[in-house]
Amino acid sequence: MNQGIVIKSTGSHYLVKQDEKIINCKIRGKFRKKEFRLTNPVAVGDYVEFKLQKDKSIGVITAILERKNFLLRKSTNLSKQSHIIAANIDFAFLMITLIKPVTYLMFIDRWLVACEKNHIKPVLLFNKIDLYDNELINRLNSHIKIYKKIGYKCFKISVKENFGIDDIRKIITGKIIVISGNSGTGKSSFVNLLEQGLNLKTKEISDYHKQGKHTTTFAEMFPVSGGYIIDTPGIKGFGLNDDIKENLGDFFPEIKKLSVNCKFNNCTHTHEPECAVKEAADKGEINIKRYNNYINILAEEDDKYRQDKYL
Ligand SMILES: Nc1nc2c(ncn2[C@@H]2O[C@H](COP(=O)(O)OP(=O)(O)O)[C@@H](O)[C@H]2O)c(=O)[nH]1
Ligand SMILES: [Mg+2]
Ligand SMILES: [Zn+2]
Repeated sequence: MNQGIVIKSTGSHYLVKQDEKIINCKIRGKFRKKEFRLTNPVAVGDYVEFKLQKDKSIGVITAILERKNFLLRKSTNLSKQSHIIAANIDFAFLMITLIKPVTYLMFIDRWLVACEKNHIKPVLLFNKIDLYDNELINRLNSHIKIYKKIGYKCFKISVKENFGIDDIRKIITGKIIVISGNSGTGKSSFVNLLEQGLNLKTKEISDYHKQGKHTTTFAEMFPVSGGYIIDTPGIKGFGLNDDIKENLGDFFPEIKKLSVNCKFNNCTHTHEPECAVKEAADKGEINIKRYNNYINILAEEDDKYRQDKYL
């Protein structure tokens, strides 16, 4: 039996890497998952078993090995179908810029919740620091202070000036990474810088607003610095499902830590008396912007799937 890792999927066929060979594979029959209806049973990052057909030109995937984790995107329509963006992810990188374009803290916090929920370690990359004036540098440092205190890895980088990149290379080696972030923050430029010769398309800044539609919904994994990076097309926030509000506090590590001191063990940290989280937010021990974003996410109603308002 052959084994390999899926590095590209188009929905009907898959490229599977086995050592240095890349085999074009199909699936036969259906892989059904009981928990959710999937539009794609096999995703990039999946370790699969496959059989070679008689002429050896094409493989047939026969099994998917157990996934360590995966990212799901639910369709916004009523079909209740989900799409697996990628599987077996070690780190999720978020490309953040304070200008051109602005990345809002709410966007970062929602994305962090998604990472926590999916058991994927987040890494925050603050890019384009070559463009920052003193005021922006101060804002950058205060953002980084908030997230470092919680325990998140943060890097200041300039892809344009190749600044701060080598430290990130070390993290990538041997790992599967997904990268997301608003359009125009420099994701493709970053991947191109890491691996000369990939030549991913980059967009000019004036093109942001033109680019409403997803160009493709299928992700591709790029071999980079001894690991893999998956550019997640059109993904602004991921994995936030209906049940996001249940135990939302568990996905804010600093809130989770304090909530053991709340009077009620089902405390939502909103209106309850003797709430350790609210007290900490009042005293500034928990960052008030983070606390407010926790409240904002809880307060979202039917438009909870809409990410675009944070762009
Ligand atoms: N000034 C500056 N521009 C950058 C930097 N990184 C990327 N860019 C530019 O930002 C634009 C968008 O980059 P792109 O990689 O297409 O962003 P993506 O949409 O996230 O993939 C391009 O014009 C890049 O040249 C940086 O560190 N500094
Ligand atoms: Mg891009
Ligand atoms: Zn509480």
